[in-house]
Amino acid sequence: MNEDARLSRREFLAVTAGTMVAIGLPGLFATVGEARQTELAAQLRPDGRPRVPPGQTVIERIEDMGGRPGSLRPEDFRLHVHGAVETPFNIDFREFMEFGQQDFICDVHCVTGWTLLDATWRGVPLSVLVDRARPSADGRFMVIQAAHGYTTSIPLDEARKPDVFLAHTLFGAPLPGPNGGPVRAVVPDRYFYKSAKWVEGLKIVSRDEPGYWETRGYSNSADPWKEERYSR
Ligand SMILES: Nc1nc2c(c(=O)[nH]1)N[C@H]1C(S)=C(S)[C@@H](COP(=O)(O)O)O[C@H]1N2
Ligand SMILES: [Mo]
Repeated sequence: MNEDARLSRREFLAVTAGTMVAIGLPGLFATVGEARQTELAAQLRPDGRPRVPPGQTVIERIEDMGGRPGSLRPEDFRLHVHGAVETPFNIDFREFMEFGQQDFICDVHCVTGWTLLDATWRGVPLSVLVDRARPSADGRFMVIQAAHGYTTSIPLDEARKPDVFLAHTLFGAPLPGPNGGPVRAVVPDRYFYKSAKWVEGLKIVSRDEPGYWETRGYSNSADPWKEERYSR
């Protein structure tokens, strides 16, 4: 996203935040009010796609969708970038923070039907980490590896897009443990199960290795605008 789009989104949020109402529906999630929901449904993104993908309901704050956490202590963090690469490497949290840091504002879309708009994060683009490892010519996919064997995969081309990143900060505070602290992946334009929490490794592979949810009935392509929720 360019800087203009970021700024207009921030202003937009400031103007509208006061009108957001928690009605606690559907069921579990604090959704924004109905009038606001309709208004948002009419908006388009800078790329021309609807701001809110089909079948999604906008909620007010990020949810904790569970999963089995790794250690939440930055001192324990290690990131292994490996696989079909020329220069694999292994870094700790301090070394991770020495990579160029960027701010990101993005929307996230959970396959269960909620969408959170304008989440603000800080972290490192995946492309920077990938470039450091120098993928070999046959590297086509990235397996994002997380604590206790959770994995998810995305095409390497997707991983290299400038809006895909590893985050350590959410809304100006260290990423909360339940949301994947100290470091999680964020792949904004795919359903949120592609955004692995408690990340431990990035493995470049030549053939795709569909991950935890992708082998349990969820779509491997996971495009929210095509409603690719389930595999078939
Ligand atoms: N390591 C790990 N990452 C994970 C999961 C998980 O179970 N383990 N769940 C995924 C799913 S299904 C979703 S919807 C999002 C939820 O992120 P949140 O809890 O921050 O909302 O994390 C994704 N990343
Ligand atoms: Mo999910």
